[in-house]
Amino acid sequence: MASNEVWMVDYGAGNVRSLINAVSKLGWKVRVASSPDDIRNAQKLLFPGVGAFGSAMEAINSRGYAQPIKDYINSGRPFMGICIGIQSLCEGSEEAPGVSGLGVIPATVQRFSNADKAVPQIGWNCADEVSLADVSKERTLLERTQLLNHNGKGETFYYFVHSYMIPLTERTKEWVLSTTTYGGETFVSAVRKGNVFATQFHPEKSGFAGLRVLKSFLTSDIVDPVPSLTNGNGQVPPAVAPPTTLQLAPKDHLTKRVIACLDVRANDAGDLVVTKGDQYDVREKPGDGADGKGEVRNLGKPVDLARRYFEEGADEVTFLNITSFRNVPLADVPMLEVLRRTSESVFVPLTIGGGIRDVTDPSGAVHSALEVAGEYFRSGADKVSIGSDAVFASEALISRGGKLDGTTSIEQISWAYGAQAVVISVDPRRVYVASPEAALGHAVIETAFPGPNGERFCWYQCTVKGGREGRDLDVVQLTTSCEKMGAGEILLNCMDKDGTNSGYDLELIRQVKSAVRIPVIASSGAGHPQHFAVVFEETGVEAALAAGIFHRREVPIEDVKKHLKAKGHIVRPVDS
Ligand code: 1PR
Repeated sequence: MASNEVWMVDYGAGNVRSLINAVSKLGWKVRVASSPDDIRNAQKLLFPGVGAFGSAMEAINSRGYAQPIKDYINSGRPFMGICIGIQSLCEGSEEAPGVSGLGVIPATVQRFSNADKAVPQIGWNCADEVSLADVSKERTLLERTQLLNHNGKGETFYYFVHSYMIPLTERTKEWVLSTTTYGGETFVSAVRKGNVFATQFHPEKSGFAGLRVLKSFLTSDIVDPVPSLTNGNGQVPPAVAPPTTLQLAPKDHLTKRVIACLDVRANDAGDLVVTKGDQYDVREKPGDGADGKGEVRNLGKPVDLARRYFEEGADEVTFLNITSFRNVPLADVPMLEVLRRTSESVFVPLTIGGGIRDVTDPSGAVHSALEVAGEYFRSGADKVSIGSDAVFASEALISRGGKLDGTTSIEQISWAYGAQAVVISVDPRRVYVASPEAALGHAVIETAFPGPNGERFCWYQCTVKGGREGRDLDVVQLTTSCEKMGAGEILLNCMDKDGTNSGYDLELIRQVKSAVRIPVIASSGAGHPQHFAVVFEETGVEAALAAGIFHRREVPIEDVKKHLKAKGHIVRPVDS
């Protein structure tokens, strides 16, 4: 094997393209291990994973990979697991009772409690120092320096996305390299023992900090026994932090996320462009466009803009393919190509929305939403966002009296790729009513912004097909139904606020935030850095998204983060 080659176990677990891209960026070649012999013969092995414990173990077992992975680990060659890759090393998981893991780490994976926080944990958090009495501080400091590239100077943020975690117990002690705290729970976020290194976070999605972690693994030969504390000259390597910097009190460092959103569609000339609407109308005033309509607004090229936002410090990038309800996404090669090319140079999470539903292609072949989503994941997406189909699925669920039947796109994608990979994009608009009764059973609020006829109440109606069709479903019905079906996050747009720069619709966001226990992304209306601080402080959302102000360079992402930091919020530095 060439010295700069690494093997990666591919068992169909979500977005492995990002890991391949990150390793390639570091000048290494990834060879995909697609047979038990490939695994046995590898010299350095990456074991990635996105998704759910049960489906991951099923895929590993059905391919006959379990024993070869254990044999590989026992051989002492370097091994790195990521996310479900670390969890699969455990004995089992609450996520899939009765399903055995690989049994390398003596632990059972547990679900986070959602009593004090949203679950899944989605976002950037720190890998803290371990303060267990009988773990050698010097040992962990050295390993952290070598593998996590921590130098004791301040916090380094990594991207986490998971509902289940490895608890810190007596049994896991000897494995722990770092812990992370989310809400009131401290869990194992990285392990190292002998030749095994594994992280709960995604280095391939953690910006430059994550690339450094991957580089450490690729370039160091981790083997048992633990390396000596001194270098060749008998001196302790200088980057090792003195023990006084140890973090002894666990602290939740989860950042507030700032997301850049790119609405993408073909313009009248057929080119894929980033566009931006005012209350969902993306065309300029009537004039020279097709059929006498105004031109589709063109704010730039999708891949270039996404790269710019990554470099400017966006914590995530979201693409919404806004006209895909008309098209067949599997035939939408340009959009898949946009994802592939973006994931080559953007090392933060990518979400893609638009057209995730069962489709019939031009040849008459039917493809399930799960297949459509799978194609997006293989092209570089970390999460898919479902709009119209989530509305129809919720209506069907309600008409069945709330009984799950496993057939919806949300349930199927969530089972296969994990809840954290399923975002629900909500396109609501206000319906004003004179009294709560006039809302006919919909979740109504008393609003501080009365309607055109002085109405003091409103409810938020869900729409489909990019806001073109209103349905008899409110946002509380939609979001709670989707949470029940297994969605992991809500992207909450607002048609009334979209493109107005007047601030987020706090009333809408509060209503949804208090109805669900999964993370909520506020969207639509951002015009100033202050709007971000206000939406975080007044609604408790986990993330805030904006489009127009970033595209038009009115507000740099850096200014948003500076303002949030000044207001006491934890944010990921833009250059990390
Ligand atoms: O229904 O599953 O095929 O998904 C279609 C997706 O396309 C949905 O996520 C839907 O929100 C989106 N979409 C459809 N039409 C439009 C449109 O604008 N005409 N975009 C559209 C939604 C809203 C946000 C926007 C924020 C922030 N646009 O994406 O980025 O409002 O904007 P701002 O900061 O400038 O105010 P399916």
